[in-house]
Amino acid sequence: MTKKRVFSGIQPSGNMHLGNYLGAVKRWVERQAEKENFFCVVDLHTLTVPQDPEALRQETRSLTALLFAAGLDPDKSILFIQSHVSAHAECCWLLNCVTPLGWLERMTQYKDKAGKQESVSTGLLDYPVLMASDILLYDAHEVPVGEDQKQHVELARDIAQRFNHLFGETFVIPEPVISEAGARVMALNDPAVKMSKSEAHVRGHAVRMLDEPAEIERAFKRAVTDSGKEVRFSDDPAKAGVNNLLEIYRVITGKGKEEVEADFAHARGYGDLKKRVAEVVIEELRPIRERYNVLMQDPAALDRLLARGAEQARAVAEPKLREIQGRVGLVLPG
Ligand code: AQP
Repeated sequence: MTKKRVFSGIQPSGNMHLGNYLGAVKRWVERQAEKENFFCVVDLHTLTVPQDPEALRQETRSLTALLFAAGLDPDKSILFIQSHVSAHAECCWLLNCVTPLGWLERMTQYKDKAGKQESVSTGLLDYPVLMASDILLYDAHEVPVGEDQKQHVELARDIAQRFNHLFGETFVIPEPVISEAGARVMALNDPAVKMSKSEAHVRGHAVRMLDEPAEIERAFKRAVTDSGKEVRFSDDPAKAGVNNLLEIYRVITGKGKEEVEADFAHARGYGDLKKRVAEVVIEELRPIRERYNVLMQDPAALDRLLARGAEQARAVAEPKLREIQGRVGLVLPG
């Protein structure tokens, strides 16, 4: 049986956090043997809001090392930097020309982020079309993402369907794959909002992948909960803090909800919960941080891995781009 093809991306916008890991990367790693995988560090997406050029360059390298350290295996997954495969930007132009403006103006992430910028770039509005290009160039069947990216994957489906309708069957229609657990890890300092890279510098908001154990312990100790003491899963917004801690514990241990609650049946209030969750997070992240430190000591080896990933990605994306160019009526180079 041929394996299903998977595409997913992550922005090198700094401060990769526990939400990115539990909502996306951990699953990429766990399922990589079952699928044909393309994972992309989407540096072009990061340019949609202002960046310091040197910081972006460093963060892009650091994130690729972190993804290998988290367990992406270059023999099972193709990991590459988006800007190393120019077909992504070229395909974006072709898809821009079939995407109605109104579809982009409706995107909630655009509305949220635009509201926080003094000057909004065209790139920020166009972000979902570039994301559609990322996915459609690889004929990906599945796009594993956190809940926040579902709307963008749905837009990629709409664009693919519209293109197929206008120019004939060209694209596989991708499915968003959102796991039941870990899809929306909430901020530790405010469980009403998702843990987010752009807020990860705020004290107590997030656990960052490279945080030292003492920092992780402090972040969980300060985590916002409520005035009760019963440790149970709950949909009650007032209990969102405790629910978030239990979800984090559940995804990391791989246990069922009942088993998790049984683990805390004798907890003496939320202090025990916070302590235990910090412990499992520290143990989960420790080997990743150690492997990351080793990888960052050999930049030439990292470059070789990235060159190999880009070459493998180009071998799929470039013929697909030619197909799309042919469909819309461009004269292909002889
Ligand atoms: N809090 C989260 N819980 C679960 N999954 C999450 N993801 C992001 N935040 C959470 C998932 O991580 C993958 C990579 O995300 P991204 O690099 O595309 O960034 P993002 O979705 O814009 O979210 P960030 O990292 O928090 O950044 P900002 O601050 O810019 O919003 C995606 O699969 C995403 O769903």
